[in-house]
Formats: sequence, C-alpha cells, structure tokens
Amino acid sequence: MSRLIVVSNRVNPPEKRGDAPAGGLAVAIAAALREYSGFWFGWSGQTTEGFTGEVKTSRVDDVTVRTIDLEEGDYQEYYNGYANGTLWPLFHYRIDLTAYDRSFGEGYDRVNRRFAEALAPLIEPGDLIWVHDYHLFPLARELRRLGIGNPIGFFLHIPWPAPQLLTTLPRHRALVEAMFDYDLVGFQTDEWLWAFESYVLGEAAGTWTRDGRMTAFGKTLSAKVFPIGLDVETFTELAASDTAIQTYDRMAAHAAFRSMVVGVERLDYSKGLEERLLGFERFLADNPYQRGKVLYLQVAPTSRGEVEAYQDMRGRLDALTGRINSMYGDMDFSPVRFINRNYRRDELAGVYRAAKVGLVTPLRDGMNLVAKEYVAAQDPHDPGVLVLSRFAGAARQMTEAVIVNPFSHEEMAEALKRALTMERAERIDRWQALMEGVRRTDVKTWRDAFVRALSATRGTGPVSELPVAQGGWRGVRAFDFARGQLRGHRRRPEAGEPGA
Ligand code: ADQ
Repeated sequence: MSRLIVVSNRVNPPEKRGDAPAGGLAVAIAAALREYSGFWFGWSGQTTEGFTGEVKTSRVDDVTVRTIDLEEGDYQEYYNGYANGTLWPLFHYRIDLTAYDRSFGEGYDRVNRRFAEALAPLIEPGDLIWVHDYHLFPLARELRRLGIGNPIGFFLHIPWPAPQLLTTLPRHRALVEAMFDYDLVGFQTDEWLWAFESYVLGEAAGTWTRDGRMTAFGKTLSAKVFPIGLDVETFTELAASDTAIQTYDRMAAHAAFRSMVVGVERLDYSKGLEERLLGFERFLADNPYQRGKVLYLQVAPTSRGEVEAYQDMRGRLDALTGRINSMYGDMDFSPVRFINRNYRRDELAGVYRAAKVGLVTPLRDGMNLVAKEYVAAQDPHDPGVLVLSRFAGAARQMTEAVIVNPFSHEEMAEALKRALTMERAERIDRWQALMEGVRRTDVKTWRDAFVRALSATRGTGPVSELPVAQGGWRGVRAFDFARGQLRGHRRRPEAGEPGA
C-alpha cells in the first residue's frame, strides 16, 4: 500500500480525545494517514528570524506530522499577502478587495519553493501526494522541478472564479499553468469545475483528451468534482453528548418563548454577515407581530485580523447590530446577539439544535460545512429549517433547504418568515431529505474518492474507469462513458452510478 503525504498550509491534526475537537476535515485526513501510513506536512504556524528549512517531526494522536517554520517576511507576503490579500478575495468574487502587489506574488512563489525543497527529500517512490488549497497552487511545479515524478493531486476548498475575474490577476496564466503539474485537480462543485474548464479552453487554448482529461501548456490533468462532507458519525455523537445537551438547555432557556435563529462562521466578508443583518432588520420591519418573538444569535470569531479588509468589517457589524437593537429591542430584550469567540464543536451542536432556523447565507463559498452541521444536529422529530444562500457550494446539493439570494434584503426577510412559520410535517420532510444527503456524501466518501482517483493517475489508465463521485445529489454532470467526456446534462444519479 502506498504512503499518503498530505500537504496544507497549516497542519492541524486532531488533539487527544476530550480536548476541543478538531474539524471534520482534520479528523478525516488523520484517519486516512493512519490507513495509508503517511504524514502531514505544512507550516508550523511559527515565524523565525531567518529561514532554516529545518523539518520538525512529531506524532499527534497516531499521525506523523512534519512542519517547517517560516520567516516573518514569508508570513506577511505569502500568508497575509498573496494567499489572503489577493487569492482569497479574488476567488470569492471580490475584486474590489483584491490587493495586486507584486511583492506578495514573489513571497508566495518563494514559500512554495521552500515547501518543495523541505518536502522533496522526504518523498519515496510510490508515495501519493495530496496538496490542499489556494496557498499552494504552484507546489507541484516546484516539486516537479526537483525531479519528483509521483502522482500529485490538488483539492481546492474555495470557489474557482469565472474567467472574467481570474484574468484580472497579473500572471493568471502562470497560476493555471502551474496547476497542470498536478495529475488530478479536485473542486467542490460542478460550478467551480466549469469555471476552471472555461478558462483552460478559452484562455489557454486547452483541449479534451479522449478519456476526458484536459490538455494545455503541453501537459494533461484530470479535473473532477469531489464535494466535501462532514464526519457525520462523530458529529451526531457530539450532538448527543452531555455538553451539547447542556448547551441546548441553556440556549432554550435563554430564548424562552422566542424562536432562535442562528448564524455561525469565521468573521469574513465572504460569509455575508452585513447582508444577513440587513435582511433580519428588514424582516423585523416587515413583520411587526414577530418583533420580540425572534432572537438572532450570530457567532463569529475574528479571523485574519491582520489583513486590512477584515479590520473595518467588525466596526460596521457592531454599528448595524446597535441600530437593530435600539430600533427593535426592549428594556429586557435585544433581538440580535453578536458573539465574537470560538466554541467547542459539541457546544456548537447544542446551539444548532436549539435554533429554529439555521441562517447560512454566504455571498460566495466553496462548500460551507456549517450548513451540513446544522442539519446533522437537528432533532428528527422537530427539526429546524436551513436557510441557505444559492451562492454556497452546498446549495448545489442541499436543494431541500430554503434557498435564498443573500444580496436581496426582501428575499432574506421572506425566507426567514417562511422558515419560522413552516409546518412541522414540511420541516420533517425537508430535513429527512437533507440528512440523507449529508450522510451519503460524508467526508470519508470525499476522501476515499479523491485518494482512489489519485492512485489511478499512476501511468495513463483511462479516466472513465475510475469509480469517482462526479457531483452531489442534484445538478450532477454525468460522465459520458461512450464519448469519454463530461456531459452538461443534469439529473439525480441513480443508485450504483458514479455520484449516487
Ligand atoms: P471555511 O471558510 O472555514 O472553510 P466552513 O466550511 O463553513 O467554512 O467551515 C467552518 C468550520 O469552522 C465549521 O466546521 C464550523 O463548525 C467551524 N466554526 C465556525 N465558527 C466557529 C466558532 N465560533 N467556534 C468553533 N468552530 C467554528 C473552507 C471553505 C468552505 C469549505 C471548507 C471545507 O471556505 O467553503 O466548506 O473549507 O472544504
């Protein structure tokens, strides 16, 4: 059996059981590393005065972890700069917030080179290398330069922008060309895959091979959809834990005689927090009889506080919260509670369960795991309603949610009203369909499909033979086995088909 080497910007294996539990992604990757006996490589999170390239090895909960430190300049140019000041906003369709600074790009390339130089000596023949996310687009190029010929796969956790946006990035061709040093590139949804394909076909004169791969820049890769999911078993166990039940009781008592609406995310402009507050304000304005009966709880810990675009956001959110509370609050009640801290996942599960409505309304999101967590935490006999932005990747799968356009305050207000007044029978029907999907496309399905597809890239085996999930529950693009191409055709896959 091959070893699996997982590479990501930060290395985040789960801590010992009982500590604040790690996210589903970390748990799934750690489980794969135990199966494939590989290691997880990335930045330690520490900065030093000069770059040494020293690799530190440790074991965390049976997973081998190998890390390097970076220089302060690396952190500023690569992490705060190119990754989070340039690529993150651009890939979330916010060219107004994108910083196009040449030094950021140089720092980004330098850190990817440093990652490759530290990692290459640790790679053995037969190892599979799985690289994660937008911090590391050029890593395969740097590894190939060092003579690494192993299968290398890349998974993008965030959206891929439409070509019209991507071409605003200086050296966009170099970025896409570097992706052709991967054997396999995975996206969360068909929408992001199509955007990638249209760039390759339109801007890079790419073509399809007979077995459904793409050729451009004199190289060939496989690009596919692998929708990420939850570690459902662990999450449902957490939702039934004592801590979750105590949190539920606390929240239910706090919201006594009121319906609670909840939002949970990192404080990030892509998550649509301002638009959500405006939608809630509109809901209160349009529905006077609901005033005093609905409590909106927003949990949003600060993230990336050093990046400029994040600094003003907090002030604007505080001002909006204050305005709504002074307009619609009372001496003993404020309709909005904004909490700026992290919670344990078992506590979050209790909060989700106590909420009649889960409000997940990003302006653009690769997938969005909070939507799936909210569904997994519900009481099957009296579930809450998920209100989900059509711009979250999750909306391609979770069509039984109340789907909303977060840019429209009116639509948000109407969706909230509909969710808060929905009959129990309809809530149960919708929840059952959603929960079935959450179970079916869980994080293990995602991980195994990717690793299987990556192992099959060894040599030139035909892509059409791979047992790879092509999409979600709906909006799936079927694979045309006869023509060896993806068809634009959409339908729900039947049992036993790829993507079912
Ligand atoms: P994120 O942008 O971080 O992830 P998301 O998928 O929603 O977005 O995951 C957030 C995770 O953080 C969830 O597991 C949630 O429970 C947790 N979390 C949020 N607020 C928290 C709080 N206050 N306390 C504790 N935990 C909290 C990126 C992409 C997404 C993609 C994921 C996975 O942007 O689109 O779904 O990667 O691929």
